[in-house]
Amino acid sequence: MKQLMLGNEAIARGAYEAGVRVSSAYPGTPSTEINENMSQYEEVYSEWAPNEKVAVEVALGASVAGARAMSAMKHVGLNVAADPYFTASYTGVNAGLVLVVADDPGMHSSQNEQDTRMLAAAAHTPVLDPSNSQECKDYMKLAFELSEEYDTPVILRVTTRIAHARTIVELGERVDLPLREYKKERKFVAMPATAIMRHRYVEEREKRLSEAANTMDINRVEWADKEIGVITSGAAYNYVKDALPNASVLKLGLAYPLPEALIKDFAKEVKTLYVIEDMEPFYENAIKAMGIPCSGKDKTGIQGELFSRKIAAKFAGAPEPGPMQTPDIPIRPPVLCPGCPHRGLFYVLSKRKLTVCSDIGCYTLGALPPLNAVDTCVCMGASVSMAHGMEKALGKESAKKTVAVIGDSTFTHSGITGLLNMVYNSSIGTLIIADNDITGMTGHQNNPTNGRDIHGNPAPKLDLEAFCKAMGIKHVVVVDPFDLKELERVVKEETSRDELSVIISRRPCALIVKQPGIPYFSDPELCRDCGMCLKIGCPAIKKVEGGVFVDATLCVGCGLCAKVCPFGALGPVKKGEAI
Ligand SMILES: Cc1ncc(C[n+]2csc(CCOP(=O)(O)OP(=O)(O)O)c2C)c(N)n1
Repeated sequence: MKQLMLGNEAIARGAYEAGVRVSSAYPGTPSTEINENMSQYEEVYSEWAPNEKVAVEVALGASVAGARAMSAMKHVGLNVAADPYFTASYTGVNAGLVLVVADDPGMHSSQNEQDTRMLAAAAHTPVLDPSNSQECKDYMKLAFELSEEYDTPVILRVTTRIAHARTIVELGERVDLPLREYKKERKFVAMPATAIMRHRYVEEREKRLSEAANTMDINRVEWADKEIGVITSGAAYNYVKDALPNASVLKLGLAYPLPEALIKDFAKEVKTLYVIEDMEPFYENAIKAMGIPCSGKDKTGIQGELFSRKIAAKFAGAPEPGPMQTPDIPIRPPVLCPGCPHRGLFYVLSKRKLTVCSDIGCYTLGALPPLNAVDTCVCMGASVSMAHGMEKALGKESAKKTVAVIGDSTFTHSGITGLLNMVYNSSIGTLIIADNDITGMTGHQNNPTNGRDIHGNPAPKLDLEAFCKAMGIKHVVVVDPFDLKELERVVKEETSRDELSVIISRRPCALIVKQPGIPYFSDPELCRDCGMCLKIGCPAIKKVEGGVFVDATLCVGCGLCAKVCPFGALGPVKKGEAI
């Protein structure tokens, strides 16, 4: 049977067909749909883990126990999981272990443009790089076979366009593999004596893999005109076929290790050799190191995403085209949704002119005008530790002007250890947990604080107040971010203390708990055009001549605007009243 499938759906399907039994992951765009799809397969145990390190360790444990296992994450997730991953390269596996890592060239929804191929090479593990959904499925199966044959974790790396594009996929049957026998093996105890031996194994394994890469079907030559030869892989392969239809192409399915003999043979046949790859000059540098003249990055650069028109223009010597823009669609930068609980919080923080070390989540949007409330945002968990670092650098008075803001999911991902550090090292800072009862930014995944598991079934719920108190924090206050007066009072009180405090700003995400839904309007008789309501940055409120207009199609009736209006000009539309 054939089906149109998202790359991420096809990855999950490939894992399912390959007999995967355990899938543990933490969400992150563009990888999230992989585990969401895994959770649809009854034969597979799937879960959301609190972070990627935990997820990879769960998958490794399952693999050692004898079950094929996987973990999917976005590229920065591999940094979090780097510790188990780098050593799992030494321990090897029992049943196949595959990590799916989704890179984000162009940073559609990421904080950097990290290239997973480089990490994989540093860890000496193979990487597969599919170009469409069918390959996503097929390579996933191959990844498990390679993992078991070469006793190594394998990375399947995708980029945003492959993860999020739909192409036709031929479905297959699931192979029901029995568990592999669990044997107590020294290789799984990574201590110096074993690791020294295993490092030798890793080196030898890599040589065998590079040799085998020369004859793997997934590394294939497509001969055409030999004036130009292009080495490419992944999404870039599709663009090359589009932009340079006459070129001969060496398509790499295995991105690491490289098939040196195959590359040399290809290079000999073509007059000019180019390497076209998204992100870093990973192949290009390696091919140059083989002594083969080639170029590519001088044309395409390392920044942003490749696309066909860009490649075509570069090869024609034309100026670089801008991104494809459909003329009639207005540009919509991301904003906090109407009714978003984070809006009240950032309004107060901005009003109090506090330095805000933020974290990654919907609340990062508090950085945008008119709230302009965020000073730092680096990686998950960094808000807590950076605020602590600022306090230690600048002293206690600065701590009273600084807060850290972190979401509920991000807190359990990597905020807990930072908070423990604050407790342990006598911080007097204030941490605000923006608890909206969900992992909002990646599309509403459950997490350990909201009492539901990956299937939406009831699960133990972390009691944030009790948890913080158990850490030894005396001042733990819960406040509704839409109660602006109380929130401001609490923020003032907690930041002025000479002790560490935690404020839990609690209100569910506006997209999971529907507001009453009565839209607000601005009464022109009462409005004095002071602009206070515009300071909350609600997308439903627009400046018009002499006042504001509330767009009833966007307004969810949260009433925050009425709370900041000093003249009582904003209120719910009464029944029968025209807007
Ligand atoms: C290491 C890492 N993993 C995953 C992500 C993707 N990601 C960004 S924010 C976020 C969680 C946001 O949830 P929460 O902290 O509850 O805040 P909300 O968006 O609900 O306000 C995730 C999973 C990331 N940026 N970095």
